[in-house]
Amino acid sequence: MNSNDWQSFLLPYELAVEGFIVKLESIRKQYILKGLYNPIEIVTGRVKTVDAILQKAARLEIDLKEIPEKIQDIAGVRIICKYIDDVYLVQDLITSRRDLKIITIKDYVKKPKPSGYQSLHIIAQYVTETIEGPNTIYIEFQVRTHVMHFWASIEHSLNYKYDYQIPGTIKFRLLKASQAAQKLDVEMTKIKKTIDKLEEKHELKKVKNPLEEKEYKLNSVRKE
Ligand code: 0O2
Repeated sequence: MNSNDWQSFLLPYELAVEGFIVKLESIRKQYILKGLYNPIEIVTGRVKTVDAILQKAARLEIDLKEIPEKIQDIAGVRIICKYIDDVYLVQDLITSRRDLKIITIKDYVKKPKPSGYQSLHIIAQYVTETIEGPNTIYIEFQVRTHVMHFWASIEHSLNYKYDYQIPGTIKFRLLKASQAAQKLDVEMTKIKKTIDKLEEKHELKKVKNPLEEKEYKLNSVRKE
């Protein structure tokens, strides 16, 4: 495939990612405007580069023709949440959408990967409209907390920087760091639940949230 072919191939993926960033940002704003609990903190997205697609295809021994069917994270949308429970609220939001057909859900939050990686992955099919007619593509949603994201981005950048050659001792320390991160997430989620209970019992009263309003006004579509 030449550069033009790749551009045409990737166009529906770009449209899908851009579209879902806008759709999810809009949901976030609706929650804030209606004064409802908002589980979405940050929405970002990316389309895999041609190099990254070819590398993954080579690693998994996937033929060029099989790429659209077998590499299901060419289009990726990431949603970052505050608390673990929010990850599942976002899962419900995504899986109940009528514009998506859910294919698989991998819960690396409940069952982290051996590396220590945590995130909820939802793979779905999405129909994009092209001048040749409808084109069904795969899109991957990664839903995670700030804490999970902090760990994953550092681990990913170390692996990327050193071509997955980081020493075993460092891998072990990263695994330990992930376990510490999991404890932090659980504790922050417990704190939130306790605060919710105090609010229910009218022992704590919410004031208008100036931070969230300010963020709402400042926030625009964010991309990686
Ligand atoms: P990039 O730069 O994000 O594109 P999936 O089928 O996707 O639900 P699976 O089978 O584990 O899960 O797939 P894969 O291909 O191993 O991982 C898909 C993506 O998940 C990765 O994309 C990462 O974004 C993330 N991921 C998976 N495992 C790890 C991990 O151990 N550490 C970190 N930091 N991220 C992980 P890419 O292509 O690696 O990168």
